[in-house]
Amino acid sequence: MSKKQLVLIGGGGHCKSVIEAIKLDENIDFIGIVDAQKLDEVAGIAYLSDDSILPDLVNQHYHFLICVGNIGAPTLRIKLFEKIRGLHGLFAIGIAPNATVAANSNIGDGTVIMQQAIVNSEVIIGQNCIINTRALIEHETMIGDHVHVSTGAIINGQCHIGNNCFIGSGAIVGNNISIASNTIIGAGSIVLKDIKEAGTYFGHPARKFK
Ligand code: JB3
Repeated sequence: MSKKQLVLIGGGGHCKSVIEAIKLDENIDFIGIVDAQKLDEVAGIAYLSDDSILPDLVNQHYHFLICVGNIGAPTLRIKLFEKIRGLHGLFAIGIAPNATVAANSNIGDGTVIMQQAIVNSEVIIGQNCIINTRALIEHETMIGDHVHVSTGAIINGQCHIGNNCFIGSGAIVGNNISIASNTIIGAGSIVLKDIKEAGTYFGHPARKFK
């Protein structure tokens, strides 16, 4: 199998974690990083240019991963994802070699599964998601597009997490729970009832904050 030549969009903290997560994947060759501000290099990977270089990189058939993170709404991640898609660019799927991803799960383009995350049987994850370090996604859960399940969060079995949600670090979502698109769950919160109305929820049990 030929190696996937990978361009990372955004060279900040999340990008550093992504590089650390996937650098041991023998099927990846890092081409470089595109960032709005000029950088020297990031974790040993060269800085290429700002976004004006994207059409050229797409023409070279490189694969892309959006590496700006989000705490809350994924506005910038969506904007950059749509920009690449508008240019008909190819997206990679990044999976840390030390993550555990069930063979019968389905992972969307542009999604990254970070170190020691677990994605269990028959899980479906959409496009441009972050399943962050040590997150656990249990059996038959469905996760929409542009969702960030942050570090150490637990989504139990048969849940449905809508598009653009942010599930904070260490949050727990009980079995068979649905969470409306565009919802933010604060770090450490516990969600034991469906969330039908988008908003920001905190606490145990999680209550609407705004
Ligand atoms: O929670 C964890 C473990 N990590 C957080 C992550 C999920 O989100 C982390 O702590 C940060 O809060 C955040 O990481 P991120 O997005 O890497 O943040 P920061 O370190 O601020 O880096 C953002 C990078 O995106 C900066 O280098 C910006 O210059 C760059 N950027 C901003 N707008 C852009 C654009 N790059 C490109 N190519 N195009 C843009 O429009």
